[in-house]
Amino acid sequence: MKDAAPSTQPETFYLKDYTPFGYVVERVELVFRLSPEATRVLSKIRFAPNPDVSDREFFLHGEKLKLISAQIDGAEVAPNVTDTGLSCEVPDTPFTWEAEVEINPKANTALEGLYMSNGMYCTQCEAEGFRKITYYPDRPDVMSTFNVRIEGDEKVMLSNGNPGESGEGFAEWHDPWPKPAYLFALVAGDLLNHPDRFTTRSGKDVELNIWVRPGDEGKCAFGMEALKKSMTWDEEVYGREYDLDVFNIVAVDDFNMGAMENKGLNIFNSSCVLASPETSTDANFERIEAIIAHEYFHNWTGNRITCRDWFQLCLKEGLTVYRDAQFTADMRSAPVKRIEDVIELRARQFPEDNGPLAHPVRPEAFQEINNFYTATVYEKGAEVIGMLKRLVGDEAYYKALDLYFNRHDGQACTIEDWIKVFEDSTGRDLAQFKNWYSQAGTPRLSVDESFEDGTYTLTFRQKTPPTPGQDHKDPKVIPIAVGLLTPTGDEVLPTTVLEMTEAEQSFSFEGFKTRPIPSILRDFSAPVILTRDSSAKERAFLLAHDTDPFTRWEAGRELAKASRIAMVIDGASPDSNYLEALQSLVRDDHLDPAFRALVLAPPTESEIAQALADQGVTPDPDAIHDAAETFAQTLAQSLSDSLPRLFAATLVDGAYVPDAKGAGLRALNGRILGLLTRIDGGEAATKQFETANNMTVQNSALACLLKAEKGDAQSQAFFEQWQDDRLVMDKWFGLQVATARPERAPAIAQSLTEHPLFTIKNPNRFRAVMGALAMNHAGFHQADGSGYRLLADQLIALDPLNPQTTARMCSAFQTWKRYDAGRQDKIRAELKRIKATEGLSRDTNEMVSRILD
Ligand code: 0A1
Ligand code: ZN
Repeated sequence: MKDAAPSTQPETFYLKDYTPFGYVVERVELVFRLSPEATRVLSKIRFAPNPDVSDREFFLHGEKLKLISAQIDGAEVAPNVTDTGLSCEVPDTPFTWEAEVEINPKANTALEGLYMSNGMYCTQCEAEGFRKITYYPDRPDVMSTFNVRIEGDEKVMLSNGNPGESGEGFAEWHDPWPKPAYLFALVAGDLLNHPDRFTTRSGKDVELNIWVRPGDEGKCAFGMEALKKSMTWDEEVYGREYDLDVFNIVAVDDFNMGAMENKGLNIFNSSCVLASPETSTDANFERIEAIIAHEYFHNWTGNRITCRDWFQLCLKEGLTVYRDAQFTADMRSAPVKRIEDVIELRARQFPEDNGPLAHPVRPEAFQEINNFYTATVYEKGAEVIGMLKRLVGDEAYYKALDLYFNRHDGQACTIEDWIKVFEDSTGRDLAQFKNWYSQAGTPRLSVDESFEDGTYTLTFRQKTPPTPGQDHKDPKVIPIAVGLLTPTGDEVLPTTVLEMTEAEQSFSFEGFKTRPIPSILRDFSAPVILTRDSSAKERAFLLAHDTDPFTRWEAGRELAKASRIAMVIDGASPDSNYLEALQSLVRDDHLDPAFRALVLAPPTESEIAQALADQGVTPDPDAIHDAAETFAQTLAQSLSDSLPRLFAATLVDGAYVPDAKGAGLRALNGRILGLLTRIDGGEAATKQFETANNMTVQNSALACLLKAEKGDAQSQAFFEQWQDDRLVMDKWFGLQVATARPERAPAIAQSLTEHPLFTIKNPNRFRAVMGALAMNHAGFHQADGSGYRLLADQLIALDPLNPQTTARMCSAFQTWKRYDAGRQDKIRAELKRIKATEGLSRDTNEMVSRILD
């Protein structure tokens, strides 16, 4: 696996170098003697030579461990210990390795391995955190059962699997399912549970718990319902049942990511599980439901079948994201979920795929695997599954999944195994489809059309631009879902999937009297950038008549983008066709409110910047921001007569219910309030703030007022009301930066970093401020470089404490080559300053180096 690089250069790991470990692990027994600054970990591991490997090296990973003692078959040994692990002479027959190490959870601010969060012990082992707990072959293809004994005086002490004996000062756990070390978890602390039960369809009774810090027990009910729905859904849709006696979820305040699927003991960032109407928005509720489902679904796609190595990460993540999206579509609205996902994909994955950080869905090299938990691996990985399903059809997809679970249960697999399952069960050759896994970059798909003698022909061309390390791209298999409409809005060709395999390919449809109007890439059937010469009139027609909700919404988005671009480049006024289309749509009570809210949501300023860059125009963030403001102001004025009525009509009466219907209405109501605040001096928003009985409306009222710079009193009131609630305070921090006028955003963010409640050590709080700054496009890209400087200062301060979160936040700079020379110089200087920081982590060094390249 290792590259012989000079010692100053960080090591690079390559997929092509994979070799299996020389030993199998038959059993793991661990004892934890908990102590905040000196926890002792005793391990007893039964190894046997791996008969498939001839050249064996006994190397155990281990980092930041104090080795107290080591024995083989009861005899003391003196292994060769380095910064990354140890090696040792071992017998060539099965043997028992025993070690005792000491670790310091309290000093662990990186939040990897065993650490403390608000006085509670918890772990994060994916991807390579277990090596910070004890010496072990910390790689996903080494799987074993685990017996764990926790000794300490904590009220609650949890680990994976089923509970064993427990008593005064100890608790034992046994996990019967072989697992890799990255799925290990331990939690101990003063916790309360929200209990429930679930009976699987084969009659197994399962105890469910959500464990929280005292005070949070009232915020568990929604998560518990989401868990039970997920369990039922996975049985009904994928035929997958839960396989232990208990399923525990724990909420932790300090966590680098959203949540973690440890076997039987999922650990969640508290922001992704705790919910109440007073403190959580509709968006929070939807996200919590999705993340609970995601982690639960990993029990089969990730845990029972895991990854052979970390290059295969998309095997579990792409599939599990795809499954959680299916779940959300079933629980809520499928079209709304699809549109939301496309918005996210374009906001996060497209910039990655089209910049210096571009990498294949299955990367081939990395320095730090934590840097590859990306939108490409997760979200594009899920799009690839969606395309596969569209190509083979629903029935064949579920048949292939059955084969996957049957064939590979208990194994650590590769993308080749996954593709082979589909080839074997469908008889299709999927060699070309694998390009989606191996070639980075977003394909550009262009289309021409012709109409002759009643035959309508669509000619598509595909081209994927070069990405770092990959100049040449082969054509991909692209499923293109199309429909055809008559000029009066009748559908003459219902949704049909065209299978494009060539660089250029035509598809003809016969028997039309008049030239049909095409609706292309329905349901966003492939993660591509479609370009098509189309008139504003035709787009307005599709926005009014398309039967596919995605392409209907997309037509509106295209109109919006074209209008904004014309405003920025030519100083044009907002497009009147588009304004009119929006006006009639927003008033159309037959349309789903959630859909109307999505149509009213403007394209982001960053999206417009990218669209300009794609046309060879250097984006000016201030001009883009001004155009967005002018457009919104013009729309508000043109709707001024109807806004108060629309606002009243979309108010949701009665008790708050976090369902899709209420959320859709509130989303529309929030959009309308945004417009109304532009013309009523903040009157409606002030009233809404005062009377709010749930966080969704309170938050949207405050956002509107802050944006209008009329929210000082409300911001203060909000602070006083919620200062003891960590998650709500994250909203308070973030909102002020998100809504700030661009020229004020860096200074506001800076002053918030000096607020007594700001702490760099809590990733949620850090992201609330710095993430919001990076998202405030014109604010972050202030020409004087103040936004860049502040982010760089903060990243330099965070890196020694928490490399993982620092490295992730570096991606705010990934689009830097879009901008003018002045801004580029300033960003380059900040990136170089970060890179030159003494002792910079491998994580951040890799990210900054790739971005600079
Ligand atoms: N596997 C988890 C997310 C996760 C990934 C990496 C982590 O540390 C580097 C932590 C959590 C999921 O997909 O939910
Ligand atoms: Zn996942």
